[in-house]
Order: sequence, then C-alpha cells, then structure tokens
Amino acid sequence: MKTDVVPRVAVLVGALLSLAAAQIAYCPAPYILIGGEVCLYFPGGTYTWLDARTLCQTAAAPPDPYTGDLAEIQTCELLSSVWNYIYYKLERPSNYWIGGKDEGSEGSWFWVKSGTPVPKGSPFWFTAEPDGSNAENHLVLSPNGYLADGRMDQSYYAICQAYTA
Ligand SMILES: [Ca+2]
Ligand SMILES: [Ca+2]
Repeated sequence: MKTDVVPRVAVLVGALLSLAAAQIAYCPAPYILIGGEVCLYFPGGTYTWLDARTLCQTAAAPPDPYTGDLAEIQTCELLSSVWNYIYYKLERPSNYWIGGKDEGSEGSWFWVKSGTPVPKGSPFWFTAEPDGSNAENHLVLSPNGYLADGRMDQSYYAICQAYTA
C-alpha cells in the first residue's frame, strides 16, 4: 500500500504548483480568463480612446471587488494569447484600443492604470511603429497582432480588463 503513496503525493504537489502558478482562477462574466493571466472583455461597438476607457470604467465595468479599465498587455505571451482569442474565437481581427499612451511624454509609453512602462520594440510593436509622433499618442492592438500608436479620435474596438486593485 505504501508504494502508491509517493506517486499520489507527486500528483498532488503538481496540482498545487499549477494552482499557485495561475494568478486568477476565474473571471466575473462577461470577462473571460485569457492566457491564464488576466480577465478581459471585448465589448461590441467602436469608440474613441477616451470613450473606450470610460466604457471599461463604467458601463462595461466588472462587479465589485473588481475595477474596470482598458487592458494592459504586459507580456509577449499575453499578447499572443489575446491575439489568438481575437482571431480564432472572436473572429474579429481589427484595431483595438488598449490602456497605454505617450500623451504628455512623447516617446515614453506607459500603461495608464498601473503607470508602468509599455514594453518597447519587438515582439510587441509592429515594424516602424510607433510612427505618429505628437499626432498619435494612444495604444492600439492592430489587425496584424502587434502594437501601434493611433490618433485618439479614431473609432476602434476596446479591450477592457478586470483589475483586482
Ligand atoms: Ca506619440
Ligand atoms: Ca502609428
């Protein structure tokens, strides 16, 4: 009987480790878990960047204790997971506003919710982006799956995120 204790313990430890690796176990509807990392929601309709942010913070906001804001795509694994979802599940490749800007700090991109820097270069940004200088100060996930800078008055889809803090 003792012989199968060790494998069972190993299975249990493995299960606990994978639980510990996942930061979030589930998301409040209509937000869904993407990449095992974040809770995102892809509302219908297109908006200016400011209206997209307001939408995420109010009408499309998740219930307490979460708060809603535009999404922060902080790792290339998450960028890949988000794009796979948009392309294969949502089947809606397009431009999506996310929560970064260089407004007021031209060339220095930061996430508006957390205040941390947006990653630079490949594999995040598309070749030659950002290219809009002072005319394009807001962050877009474009139809090619990479980041780009866009004019804030453009009408794009939004990606909202449920934050726990
Ligand atoms: Ca800019
Ligand atoms: Ca651009």
